[in-house]
Amino acid sequence: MARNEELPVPTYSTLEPVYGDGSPLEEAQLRFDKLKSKFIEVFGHPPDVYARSPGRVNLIGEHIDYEGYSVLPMAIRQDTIVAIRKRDAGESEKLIRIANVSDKYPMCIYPADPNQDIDLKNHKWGHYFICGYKGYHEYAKSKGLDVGVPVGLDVIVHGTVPTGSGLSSSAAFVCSSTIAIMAAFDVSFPKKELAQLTCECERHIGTQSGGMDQAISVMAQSGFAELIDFNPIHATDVQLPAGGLFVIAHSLAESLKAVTAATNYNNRVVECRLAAIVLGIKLGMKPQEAISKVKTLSDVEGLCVTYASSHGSSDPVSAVKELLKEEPYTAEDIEKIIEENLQSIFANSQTSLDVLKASKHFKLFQRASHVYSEAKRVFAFKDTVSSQLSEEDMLKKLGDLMNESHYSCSVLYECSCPELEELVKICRNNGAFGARLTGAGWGGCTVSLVKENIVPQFILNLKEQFYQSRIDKQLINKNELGLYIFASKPSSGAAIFKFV
Ligand code: NG1
Ligand code: MG
Repeated sequence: MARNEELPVPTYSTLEPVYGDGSPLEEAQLRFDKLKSKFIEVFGHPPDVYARSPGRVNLIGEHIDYEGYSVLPMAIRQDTIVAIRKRDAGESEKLIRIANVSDKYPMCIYPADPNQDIDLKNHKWGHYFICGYKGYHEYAKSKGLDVGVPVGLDVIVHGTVPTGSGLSSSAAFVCSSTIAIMAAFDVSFPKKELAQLTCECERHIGTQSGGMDQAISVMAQSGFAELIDFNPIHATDVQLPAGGLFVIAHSLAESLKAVTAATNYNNRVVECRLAAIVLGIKLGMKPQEAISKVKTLSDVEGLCVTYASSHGSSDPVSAVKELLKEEPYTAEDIEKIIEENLQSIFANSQTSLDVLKASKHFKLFQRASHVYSEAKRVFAFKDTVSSQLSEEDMLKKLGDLMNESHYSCSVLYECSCPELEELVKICRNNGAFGARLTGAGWGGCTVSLVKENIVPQFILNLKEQFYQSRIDKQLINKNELGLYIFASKPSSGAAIFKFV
């Protein structure tokens, strides 16, 4: 069946399919009603239009999207809704005012200039909207659209994806912002182009993200997980097995990726690039050629496989084992191999230069081994889902793959943390077929595959064994537990709401 390439535009009376999980229509309507009254209260007018984009849980395929490999996430019902009103060109104040339904987020005000720089040293929640604003203008310009003179925008945001949780609150916000801006300017871009453009524009926040989060947020279909391929972006519906549910549980360690990028996320992106260049050289490329051509580990996978097959294997990981040393590399070690100084390779990327400054050594062997093995697990997961295995065997196999993925993230990629380790263990002890960290890691959530009929008991056990001590220490409030642990069905992707 051909996929619908345009964003859906539900009406007020058909809001229910928005979430795709059978939740009551009134609940969704109430949310829009509240947003509208808040908008009128803050800005004195109703909004022109709303946009919604969901968070996601990644089932398998961690830290490989930016290396060009396919991933397998599903959208969740938690989302961000952006209400927007374009001010008239004649109005003198040309400002972007971004307010939030939650008092936790004070109003952010920016100039309407689309060429403004985002002040990365001074992180503010409103920056994510500006990512979308800049991205919209860059894209429109590349398409030759006349965007006219800058005008003021009034914006109110309502987000339900917990932040720093690995559930992509950032992409939900960037995508809903971009779509709201697009709708306010009355243009429409096909979903695939939106997925690409929102991925690029989130990089304005300073993380060298892959495109998974934006692609699933824009392209998800209710009832399905999606296999997302890159270059070009493509989504294939994946029907998850009956009898199992994915339970998401928060470790309560918040991962502030935009703030810790130089030692965590961007550090891994740089390590992967260096591993790929070194592998390219070890496999016969001239240093200058490798530096200019090799961007990701997927660029040298073919060479690794050819090498492996001359040694009786088809697995790129076996080439990594032969060609890279397990001890961490110093900058000097790498510079000797690549015959170039590291600063000059990354000269046009300030965020990469920040990584070099913050890193003493680079774990090339471990990072490359993770990426190649994780990429294979994604396809093994997809094949298992469509295999003829019995339900029980299928769930077991999927769980094993999730456990292997977690081990690789934890030991080779080192993106776990003590709280995630504790939680994963508790999930497995309570009958999960498999449990793993999800999203970037260093905090945030776990995802567990659990037999549907034991889900309520599983959640109760986790409350007792993980959350109760945290409630006692007043880290969280007992009444809010539903925000931190819940089962999720695949929700639908982004949409525009034109009723006001
Ligand atoms: P989180 O931190 O969960 O939003 C990040 C990246 C993804 C992907 C995962 C790791 C952004 C916007 N997203 O997700 O592209 O690389 O980490 O698999 O940075
Ligand atoms: Mg994010």
